[in-house]
Amino acid sequence: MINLRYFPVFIYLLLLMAGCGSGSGNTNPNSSESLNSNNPPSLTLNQDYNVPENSSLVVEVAYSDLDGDEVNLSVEGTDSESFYIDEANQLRFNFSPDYENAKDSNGDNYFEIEIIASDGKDNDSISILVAIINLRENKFDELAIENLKME
Ligand SMILES: [Ca+2]
Ligand SMILES: [Ca+2]
Ligand SMILES: [Ca+2]
Repeated sequence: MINLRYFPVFIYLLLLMAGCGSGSGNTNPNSSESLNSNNPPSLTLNQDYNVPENSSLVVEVAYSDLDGDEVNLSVEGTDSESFYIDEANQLRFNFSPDYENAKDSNGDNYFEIEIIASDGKDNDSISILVAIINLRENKFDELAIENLKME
């Protein structure tokens, strides 16, 4: 009696094992087998970048994917709204950064963001810090710096 009761379960397990072994009979794209065969994309970026004020380009985002998958890049994190990635994979400011008018969330001229690379199945991410470098743009600017030193 007991053997008969569990017989359907036994058949089910047999079919499951057969399904895993054949591969070609596997038509479910969301199965664990196809997920495991994917290589996640890999980003090649430093963690710190210095950008002189009045320049919007930060860096070209370099990545690779061993499967040759189409990789989607995005910007996340605290100061993500200040950036975009253009069609040439260049990470850029949405505006021309001005050292004297810091636009990052806590106003210290260090923008905190995270770059995400996704191939639709897996992703890679890296946190980066973009520092704005002060330039002496005009007489007024130099006077402002002198005044700061005197305070
Ligand atoms: Ca991939
Ligand atoms: Ca900051
Ligand atoms: Ca300046």
